[in-house]
Amino acid sequence: MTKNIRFLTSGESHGKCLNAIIDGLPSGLRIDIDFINTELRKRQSGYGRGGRMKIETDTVEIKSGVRFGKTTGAPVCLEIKNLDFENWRIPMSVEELNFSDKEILRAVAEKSFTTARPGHADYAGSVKYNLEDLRDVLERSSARKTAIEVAVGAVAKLFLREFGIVGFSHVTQIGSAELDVRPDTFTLIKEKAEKSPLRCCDEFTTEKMKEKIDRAKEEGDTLGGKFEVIYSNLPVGLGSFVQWDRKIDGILAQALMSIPAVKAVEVGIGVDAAKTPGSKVHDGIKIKNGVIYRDTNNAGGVEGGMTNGEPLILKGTMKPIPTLRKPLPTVDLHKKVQTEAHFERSDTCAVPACAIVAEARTAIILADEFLQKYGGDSIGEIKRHYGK
Ligand code: EPS
Repeated sequence: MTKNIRFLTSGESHGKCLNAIIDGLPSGLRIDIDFINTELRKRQSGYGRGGRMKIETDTVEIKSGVRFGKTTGAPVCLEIKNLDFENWRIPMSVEELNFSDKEILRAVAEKSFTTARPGHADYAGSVKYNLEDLRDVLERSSARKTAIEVAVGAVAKLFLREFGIVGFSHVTQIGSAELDVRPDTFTLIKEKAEKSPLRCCDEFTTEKMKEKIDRAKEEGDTLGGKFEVIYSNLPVGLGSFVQWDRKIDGILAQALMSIPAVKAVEVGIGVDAAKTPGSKVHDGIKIKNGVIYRDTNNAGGVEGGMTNGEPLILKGTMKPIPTLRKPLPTVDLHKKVQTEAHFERSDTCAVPACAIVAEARTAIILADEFLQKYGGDSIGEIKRHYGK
């Protein structure tokens, strides 16, 4: 399927920087850099993050495609510098190095490893790309690259905001600590979640989640969890039922499933639909003063692969980060002997960050689908098409 808004990213976890080129943005979109940087800060924060987040202060630099604060219609290039690169100049050198220099050899060897970490891309990546030093796999497979994706998502959010479409995310589970009571309105859920170090809208559950993370950290373990992404004010009819690859739930599921460590994606009632009778799953359609509405939204705003005007509700499940201080058994792929997995500084829990990444990915898909439906090369033209 041709995309209206396309983007590619590049960059390694400890390389110089992360980049993205976004193609297909209309002209006249106001780019609020502070907004992008606020989104980046949200991705960096969250209880349970590791040492790296203390080193970085992710901020975006716009390299092209924007003039006097607005897009021109040209591709937009974004960059986030990796401040940690200063500590990795030798092991992450782009230039060839003189390995007969003992200092250089030692600096590179210190960061090389051949003991594949179970659950990471290490083993399959080394076989696929014929890479002996697993550093070459780790660097690009690291979730570090989600920083630049959040910047791209923030641009997509700015586009959606022009049409009144807004979204947020919140965390509903960390390990066995689950949210069971939540405020009635999205506004309250958002407000409370934004104040919680775990993006959880209930203070008591936040505390339980913190305890679980502290325990896991003490034990050299990690924790996963669940989150929700909610977007409101969407028009009816983004996506389509006419072809399998145009169904918006399928497209969104792919976008969320491909976030590092995400193992399941649900739409609306999700997996609970299996145990609930049809009469209780489907949302009756009602009308008042000519306005169509629903009392329930089990469909999560999607019917027949299209948005139906109700809020879009997506749920994601993140597995625990596989880098463990108490390492799992593995094989040294060079020596071909049984051993223990390499340990590298990491997070105990990154579910709140994952929720922000999911929010960003959702925004990118929604912006693309919105442009597909309403079309136009400038914000003014799209607004005319949308009837605003
Ligand atoms: C991350 C940066 C990484 C990790 C983490 C996410 O930095 P470093 O490896 O230098 O500590 O903290 O990546 C993973 C846990 C992973 O599995 O990829 C970031 O910016 O989000």
